[in-house]
Amino acid sequence: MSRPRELAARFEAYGEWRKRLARGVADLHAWLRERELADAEVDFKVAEVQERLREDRLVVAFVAEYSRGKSELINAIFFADFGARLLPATAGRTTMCPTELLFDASRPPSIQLLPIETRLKDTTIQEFRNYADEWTTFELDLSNASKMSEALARVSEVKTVPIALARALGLQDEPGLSNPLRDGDARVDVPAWRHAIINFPHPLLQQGLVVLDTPGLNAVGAEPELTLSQLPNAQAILFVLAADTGVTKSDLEVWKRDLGGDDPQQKATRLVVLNKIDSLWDGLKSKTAIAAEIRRQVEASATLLGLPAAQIFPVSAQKGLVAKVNGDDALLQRSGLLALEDALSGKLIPAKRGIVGAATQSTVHAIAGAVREILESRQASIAEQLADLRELRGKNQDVVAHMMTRVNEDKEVFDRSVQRFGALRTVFATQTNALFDVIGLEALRVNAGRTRRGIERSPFTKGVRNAMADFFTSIRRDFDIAGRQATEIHDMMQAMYARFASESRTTPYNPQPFSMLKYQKEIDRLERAYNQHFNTLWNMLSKAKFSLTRGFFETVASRVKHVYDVANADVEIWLRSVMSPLESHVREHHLQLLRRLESVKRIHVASGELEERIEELEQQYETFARGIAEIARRVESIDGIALSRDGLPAAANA
Ligand SMILES: Nc1nc2c(ncn2[C@@H]2O[C@H](COP(=O)(O)OP(=O)(O)OP(=O)(O)O)[C@@H](O)[C@H]2O)c(=O)[nH]1
Ligand SMILES: [Mg+2]
Repeated sequence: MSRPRELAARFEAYGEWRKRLARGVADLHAWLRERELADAEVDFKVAEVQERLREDRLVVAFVAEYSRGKSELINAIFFADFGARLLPATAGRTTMCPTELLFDASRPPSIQLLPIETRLKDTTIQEFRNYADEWTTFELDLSNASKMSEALARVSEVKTVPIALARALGLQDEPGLSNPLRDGDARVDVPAWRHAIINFPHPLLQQGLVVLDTPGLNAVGAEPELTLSQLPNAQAILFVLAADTGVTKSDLEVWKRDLGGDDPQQKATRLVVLNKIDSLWDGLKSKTAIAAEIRRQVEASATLLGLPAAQIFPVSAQKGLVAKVNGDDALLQRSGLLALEDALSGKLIPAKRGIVGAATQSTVHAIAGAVREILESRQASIAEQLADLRELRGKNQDVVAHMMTRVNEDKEVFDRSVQRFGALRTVFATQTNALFDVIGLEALRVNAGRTRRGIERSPFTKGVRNAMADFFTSIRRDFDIAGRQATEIHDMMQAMYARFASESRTTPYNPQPFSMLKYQKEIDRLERAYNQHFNTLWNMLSKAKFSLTRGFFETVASRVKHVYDVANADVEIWLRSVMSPLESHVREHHLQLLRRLESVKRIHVASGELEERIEELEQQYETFARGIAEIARRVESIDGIALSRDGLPAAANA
């Protein structure tokens, strides 16, 4: 192929960039450790950044009504170099369960399938991931393409079950699937699997790409976790239409439910694809007439979805795949696939780099800031000692004795503030416990239990709605209380810092306030998504489906639990960041006092040492100055990597 594979190149450059950034952070850390400037807090922050850089994943999800060509598009965009059709793509409903393609080096290449019956349990797919024995696993033989497609074809499997079971699974009303009343007994077909994970060592997946293929409308409707959790967490969502069907009512339903909302929280890049344009390649028409027809379809679709026409990409996934496999450049160009790939990589990766780079920079700056503060305060203390000692030149022992008194007075003041510090710690611990009481997991567990009982007592629209409304109301109240508690802690610490600073004649540290807004917004978003989804679901499955409602609540609850987990972890980090500078200030100040005392004592004993001591201190002062400059230099170099471009052609960076 004459054209560089831009998408692949971009991904690779992104992986490289993450590695360079991780190296920069590791170097800074090693440097700090050598000088004993890395305390537990620094180690912790560095580990967090490194984990983030290593684990970073980019999820690209494909959403559409069935048979629009999602799976074919995935084959064409990501896996054409496989030389064959990797995912099954056939007429009618093909992908029967959400299918994730990823690479996890700790496991052999395989396809893992979660049986549909697991829907009877109150456990989310996310939780099931931790239990390999719940999944049916087939290893993939990478050297054998036909065996591979055979294994991957399992995502299409259906099974026939009694209608009562289908009902319990919340699946019997699936249009297009049901073929009830076979031989007089009521049995229907349902998807055999609930979720599939394909672990496949493809270079793009190795770089951290995760591709999520979803089944058409109704199966998505029945698996709330997809709408509530997996799609909102994707970095890009491709919505696929087909030129041979145009925009149908069910296309619009999918669009509205999963992509149409103007939820500001949902920042994912959304691209709309008009697939199967080859169905318009009428051999009897001129190229211009065909292009005009495609244009018209793009514009009509754009109007229906309320988007500018430029955001819709006309492609032929099928011809694109064929062209890539056969190395047919003209056909590839005509398939429109390259323009779509450019848009995908051009939007997605820079956005992701921005987020990851900013997060790394902010941690590095925080670490460097804290270390610089320590160095500067050591430097200031040396400057003070130097000033004292220079004063002493040619003075008598009386003056030295006077200095001793001064240092001793300072030490007394310090001892009193250490006592106060001890008392403060006790208050701090009490307040911290109170904070974790309101937003701890136990509080959530109690609330969720109450809601479950509410739903069981009254599994009808009104009862479920009330129970859920109460659930969200009490979460909101808890976060309000927690917010006030955090403000109290903040104010108390700020007062303590101010006092300590004035007593020790240093500049006061300003602890960061903690805001609950982020979590409250996420809870609001979940409630909105839940309401929207609940309406769709309830209309679709008009009879009350207790099991489904239950499963539905468990998904919401597990998303909420995630918010609590993040909030708890953030609060913990915050509490440490509020307290630990005070601890290190106290420690530092104590050391400095001891050094001063030591210094004066030595001179008291033998004033001959004065010049020697001054020189020694001057050298120490220089060492600290060099250290401060060196940190600044290292931070600058990490900033440089974080903000660097990926070295691809300028067009790719536009
Ligand atoms: N003519 C034409 N057919 C296509 C194109 N892309 C996909 N198809 C066909 O459309 C049918 C459906 O394609 P799939 O990729 O299975 O569609 P899907 O959206 O994954 O459908 P589900 O898995 O059922 O949700 C298959 O027969 C494909 O061969 C295309 O660009 N042109
Ligand atoms: Mg499919």
